[in-house]
Amino acid sequence: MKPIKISRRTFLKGSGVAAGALSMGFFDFTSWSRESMEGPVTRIPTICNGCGNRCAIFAYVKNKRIWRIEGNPEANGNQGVICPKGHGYIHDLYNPNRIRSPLKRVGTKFQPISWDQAYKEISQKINIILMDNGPGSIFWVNYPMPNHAYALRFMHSLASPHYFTHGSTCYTARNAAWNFTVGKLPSNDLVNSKYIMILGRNPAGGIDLGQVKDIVKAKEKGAKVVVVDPRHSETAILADEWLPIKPGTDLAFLLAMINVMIDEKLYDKDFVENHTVGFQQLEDEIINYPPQWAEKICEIPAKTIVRIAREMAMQKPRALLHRGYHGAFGAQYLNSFQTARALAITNSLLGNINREGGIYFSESANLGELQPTHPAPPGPSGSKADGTGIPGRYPLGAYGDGISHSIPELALRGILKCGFVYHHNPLRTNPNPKRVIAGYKKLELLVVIDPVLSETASIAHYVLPASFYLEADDAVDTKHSGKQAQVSIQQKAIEPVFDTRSAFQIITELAKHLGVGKYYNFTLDEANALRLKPFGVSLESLKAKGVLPVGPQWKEGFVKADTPSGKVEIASAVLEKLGYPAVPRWEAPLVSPDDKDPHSFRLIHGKQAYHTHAMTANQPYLMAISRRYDMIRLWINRSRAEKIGLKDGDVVQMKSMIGEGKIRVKLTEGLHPSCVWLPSGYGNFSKYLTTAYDQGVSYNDFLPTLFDPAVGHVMASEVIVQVKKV
Ligand SMILES: Nc1nc2c(c(=O)[nH]1)N[C@H]1C(S)=C(S)[C@@H](COP(=O)(O)OP(=O)(O)OC[C@H]3O[C@@H](n4cnc5c(=O)[nH]c(N)nc54)[C@H](O)[C@@H]3O)O[C@H]1N2
Ligand SMILES: Nc1nc2c(c(=O)[nH]1)N[C@H]1C(S)=C(S)[C@@H](COP(=O)(O)OP(=O)(O)OC[C@H]3O[C@@H](n4cnc5c(=O)[nH]c(N)nc54)[C@H](O)[C@@H]3O)O[C@H]1N2
Ligand code: SF4
Ligand SMILES: [Mo]
Repeated sequence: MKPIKISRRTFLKGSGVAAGALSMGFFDFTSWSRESMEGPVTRIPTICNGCGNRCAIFAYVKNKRIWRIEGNPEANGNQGVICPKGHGYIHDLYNPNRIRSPLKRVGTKFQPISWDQAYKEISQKINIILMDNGPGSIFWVNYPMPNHAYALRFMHSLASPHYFTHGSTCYTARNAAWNFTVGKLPSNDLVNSKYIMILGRNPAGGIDLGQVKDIVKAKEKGAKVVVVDPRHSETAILADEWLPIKPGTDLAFLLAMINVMIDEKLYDKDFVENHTVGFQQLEDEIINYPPQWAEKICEIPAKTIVRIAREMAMQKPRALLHRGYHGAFGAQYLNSFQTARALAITNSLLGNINREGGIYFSESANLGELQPTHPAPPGPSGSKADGTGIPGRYPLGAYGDGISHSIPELALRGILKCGFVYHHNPLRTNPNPKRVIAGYKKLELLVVIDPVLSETASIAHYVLPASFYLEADDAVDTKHSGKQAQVSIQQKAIEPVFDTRSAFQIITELAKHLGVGKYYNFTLDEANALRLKPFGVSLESLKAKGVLPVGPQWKEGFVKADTPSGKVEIASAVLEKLGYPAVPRWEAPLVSPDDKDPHSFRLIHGKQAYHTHAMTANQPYLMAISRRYDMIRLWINRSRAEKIGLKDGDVVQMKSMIGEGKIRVKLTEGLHPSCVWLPSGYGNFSKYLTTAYDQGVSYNDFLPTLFDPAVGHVMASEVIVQVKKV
């Protein structure tokens, strides 16, 4: 990598945010300030790891320290900007809570050990466990990252099928529905749309920077934006119309939208005739769902549903319903899969599939493979014990992701005996922490790879300190897909501050110590060069730019879907064969609050723009935002709150069938009366996280262990709580 040199003048112009990084101690200020005034600034293109968006950034380094970061304007995804979490999280590089060397549990304490000792002891223990219990007894679970291919290869080289991602807590219902309908997960052409409907997705809070920019640009060109959300979200602030839906009932709303479009013949007949299968079955089913029926369930007036269906149809095909992520149907409700199916079908009735201003198939880079240069290991010797995949227990579940929140159950049943948790914190991000703790504690060997002692790391037998993203090279990434495919790369901006390692280094060393090193006979650079081979771009040039366009430009027009029929499957023969409705059908949520009980609410939740999951609550600058604006509060509808004697700021006791906790309330008109809304970034209970510890509660404290019967996801909003003043 050739760093770009920048003059001091140009640099100082834009470096207002720098002060924070310098205030954390560890060095002599006078000599530092002299050196830093005089030293050159280098700019390293890399990727932000403050959340899964993995925005392309430039890291500025001076005097071997991170000075600041800014967005890389070349990236489709973040379009040159970064968010508060991105700004804040860089400071965690110097957070005193970071782990400085490998740790081994001795009794109730951790003892620092060398990497060599850690690798040797871990691999010896694994050898014995695998000898006694077979290859299926080991697992790896992680946040899905560009380097996951090496983790999967690691599990396969040990012949275990048990590689998992966090998908079952995030997106598996949504993905399955899009797969069954159009064959893959599409993107939203927000910028060119004339009518944008967003259900249960909040890109201005559950941040997607490019999407927010595109929504604003579309609005400037006259587009109408409708947000369907029980809560007046940050995105609702941008909208022309906010429809406060009763949570868990989006399916009824969508079925009624379809009903109107079919009844009034508003749909795109040409598209339906030429590019879909099963319209007749939908027509037969949909007569059951007139807007008057839906109004009673979703509490959006029938006349509003009719008007919106007409308005959208007027703008077709440049009208879209956002493809969704987590909030309304990623992994929330018993009916999430059907909701996402209905949403995909409504889009196809608008004839917007792969059209400007509609839903489109982004150009994604198909990375080169390690094979045949580096032959793949033989692979797993059995199927996944969580039951994903056909003929699995969860036929709509994603085999690649697995059902990660089943790991504690599989450990309690003695099927999984040892495992690695990488960039993932199930004790805090999985439902029912008592059960999760019991499961993970049952393991004979738990190894956690993390920069800090997260909840999960704090119960591990060994903790391997991960390098911070600004200290670590990583695998070529394809995250920035859009109208043109892009590849991007994370590369180290500074040397590790402590004795830490990257994921690639750790996996490679573990493999060597376990006798399967022949599958890791390559350096990261060699592997990255192979990934780039199909595009004819060099690793050098990618490292110099951070992001590079590869492949052709997206072209408008529907050609073929990746489905068995090659068409959009309004009715799915595969679903029918598996015993599910071929076309969406109304399905009530699993649980509902008791209408007669003034204390009974559905607990829903969501992201705030300045926190990522429960991962950044330990960042002092980001936590300062939460405190300053009093954001660690439970939202409750004002009129319902007053009925149970609550005032703004009161402390309540919230109780579900599995847990309880205390939290202050925020009274608001901006929330559907049937639910309370909890920000999802708090409730850390690891005492090693000194800023995050004991601040607020987490929805997982209240959510029982559930598995959606078709997809296997967590059903994260199927929980009823009792809320009472303390
Ligand atoms: N700041 C921040 N940004 C993030 C993340 C983060 O942790 N922090 N994480 C990233 C990840 S991994 C993800 S998955 C995405 C998630 O992004 P989103 O899917 O946008 O996330 P949420 O905030 O969970 O939910 C969005 C909205 O859904 C609403 N909602 C809840 N139940 C219902 C319902 O039944 N119907 C409807 N219509 N709405 C409902 C909530 O009130 C909330 O406003 O964000 C990504 N970006
Ligand atoms: N309480 C709560 N639970 C949730 C959510 C929530 O918002 N709140 N959101 C749900 C959703 S949408 C999702 S996607 C999942 C996400 O949940 P997880 O997959 O558990 O992800 P994070 O909570 O982001 O945790 C990431 C862990 O990785 C560590 N980490 C950060 N950077 C690195 C690195 O470079 N290397 C390594 N090895 N580790 C690193 C962090 O310190 C943290 O302990 O959680 C789901 N469950
Ligand atoms: S959205 Fe923010 S935290 Fe996430 S990758 Fe982008 S800049 Fe980083
Ligand atoms: Mo997520």
